[in-house]
Amino acid sequence: MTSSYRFSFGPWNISEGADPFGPAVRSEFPHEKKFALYKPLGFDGVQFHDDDVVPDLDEQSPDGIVRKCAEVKGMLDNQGLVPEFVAPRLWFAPQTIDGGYTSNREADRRYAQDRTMRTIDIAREIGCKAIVLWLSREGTYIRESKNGRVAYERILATINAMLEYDKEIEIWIEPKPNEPTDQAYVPTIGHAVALAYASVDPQRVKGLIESAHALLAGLDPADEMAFALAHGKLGSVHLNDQNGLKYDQDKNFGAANLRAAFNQVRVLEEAGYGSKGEFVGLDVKAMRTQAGDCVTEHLSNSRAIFLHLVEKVRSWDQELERQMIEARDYEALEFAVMKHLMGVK
Ligand code: XLS
Ligand code: MG
Repeated sequence: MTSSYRFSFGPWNISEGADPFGPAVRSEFPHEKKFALYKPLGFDGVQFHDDDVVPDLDEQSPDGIVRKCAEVKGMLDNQGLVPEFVAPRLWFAPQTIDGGYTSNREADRRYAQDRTMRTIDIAREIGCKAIVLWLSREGTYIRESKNGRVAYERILATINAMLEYDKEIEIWIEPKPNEPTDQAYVPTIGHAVALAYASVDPQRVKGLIESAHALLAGLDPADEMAFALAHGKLGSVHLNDQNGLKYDQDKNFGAANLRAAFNQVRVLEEAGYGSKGEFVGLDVKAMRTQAGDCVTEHLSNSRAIFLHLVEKVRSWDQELERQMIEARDYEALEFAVMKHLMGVK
């Protein structure tokens, strides 16, 4: 069991509340002032997109990128914060409208590869050795628009190019089955682990599992985590929640599926997750109805729910569970779990 956990979130988790159907409802909080909020909220790690570190990345010179990285690294050092990962944001640029690595246009694929190598440079400059690949637009709006086998070959070729470009970098693939595309490639941790084993350096390719993404694939997040842990390939997690099959809600951890959250905490606890420095990452979004200039309750609440569930895992009667499993009395076992979660005897 891990004695104490370290938590992380990305600056995008402090947002102004805009959604596809309406504008921002809260005033913008200066991006680089967010670093001062992390420690007071109980967070030690910062998740980054490449352009969270270096805004207007595509317009920056190599020297400009190095200067900006040094500035951000100084801010992190001043706050005692650790960069957990850097992710290439390959879903905004016009070159990535139809994907980057799997685009049908060679120029777009080259843009995505070049930007990905610059993301690795940025990660190294700020003292981080993990790259997250959330393959947001690596998919299709209609299946016939891309050749799936070729698409997977191109994704693997990109992973290999990254591993060759930097001999120490780790790649954490963040699976998601859909959104923004109709169907995405690499929808589950099983796909990600298969790519890891097919790569030129399997040890350095792992997964990042997001609770909501597993639920959107109709899968149990704890089981997805168990699979990755069984292969020593859980680089990090994005704990949050999802209320049914709809757009990615990034709800507070445990807020829709408390028992599923309990089982996620349990599988992490029992694997000693965190004991090798792994972060408990959150990817949660404040409700658009939440007023305030800089709302962070969704972050502190999700972290608190995680810690309460750690106590629930640690106080769970495993001997009672063993006896019920021995007797194959799963009705009794389920009722015991529910009573434990409800706090009733
Ligand atoms: C999607 C991803 C995204 C981050 C990392 O859930 O986690 O939120 O941008 O790429
Ligand atoms: Mg995520």
